[in-house]
Amino acid sequence: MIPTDRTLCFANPDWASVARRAGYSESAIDHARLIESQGYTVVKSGVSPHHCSRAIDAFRSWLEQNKQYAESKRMADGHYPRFVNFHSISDTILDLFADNRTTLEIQDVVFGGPAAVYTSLFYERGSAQPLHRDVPYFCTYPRDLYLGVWTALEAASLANGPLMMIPGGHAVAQVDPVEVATAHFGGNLPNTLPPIHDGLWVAYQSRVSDECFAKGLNMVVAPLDAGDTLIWHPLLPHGGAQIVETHLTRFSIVFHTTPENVPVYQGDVFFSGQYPKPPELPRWAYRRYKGRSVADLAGGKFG
Ligand SMILES: O=C(O)CCC(=O)C(=O)O
Repeated sequence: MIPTDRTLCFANPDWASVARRAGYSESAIDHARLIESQGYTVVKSGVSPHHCSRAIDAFRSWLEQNKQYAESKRMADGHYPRFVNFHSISDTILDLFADNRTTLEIQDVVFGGPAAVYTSLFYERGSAQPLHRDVPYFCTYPRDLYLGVWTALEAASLANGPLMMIPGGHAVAQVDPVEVATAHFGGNLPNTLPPIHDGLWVAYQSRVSDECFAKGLNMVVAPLDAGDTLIWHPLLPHGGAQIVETHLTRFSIVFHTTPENVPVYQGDVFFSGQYPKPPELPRWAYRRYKGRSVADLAGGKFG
């Protein structure tokens, strides 16, 4: 059985003192404070330029070694779709998590213990994804024990589609997913839901954005330099801004992190509110890398 009373540190109003007593640095606590107040923080130069160029080279050499598959997935505009769990097959990629020391400490403060890798997405170009919360895909038990840890591997500017977000949007829109799902199905929530349901996704995300804008919040973009890392709160609405110059790349990676041994579910659980009882342990094993736990999940596919 897993502990059912875990929360992000912010549930305790005195969390900063707890973190200080646990030996975390003032700088990590300040970053965590920003995650609490605005829903995200930026760590300048979280990893070195060398880490970034090595990671891009690793992707190019993977393309070279998997030419046939890679070509079959290449899009009409010459770009590649996002690449799932590249860190599972490349330690060069996993170093972007494990060597990002400041970022690790901030995650540990927020989780109240060591952050572990659940999954990752490597992007060759901007995602141009509409504003969304990640929680329907990263539905943990206990809830919201998740962080998005996004690193620019080359400069992300208005031209190549930087990250965008609604500062404060993690705190204002208290949208109940079960209510959204019930309304979507005309008042009769089916007994079983699929893990991914486009209609429910869109209904939930639109409600979140609408509530944020109704409360006077605005969307901002975050131009970042290579090596900068942005950590987002599980409930922060964020996405990829429009790509103005579509021929440009925008190499980046996002790690989805949780404390170790936290099960992660998808929309079938998120939108039904039916969490497995008694709470299960994750269905995956962990391996250790540079003192950190990494979910042992398959990787190396476009998706
Ligand atoms: O990289 C981006 O453009 C956005 C990434 C994102 O929204 C996500 O991975 O959830």
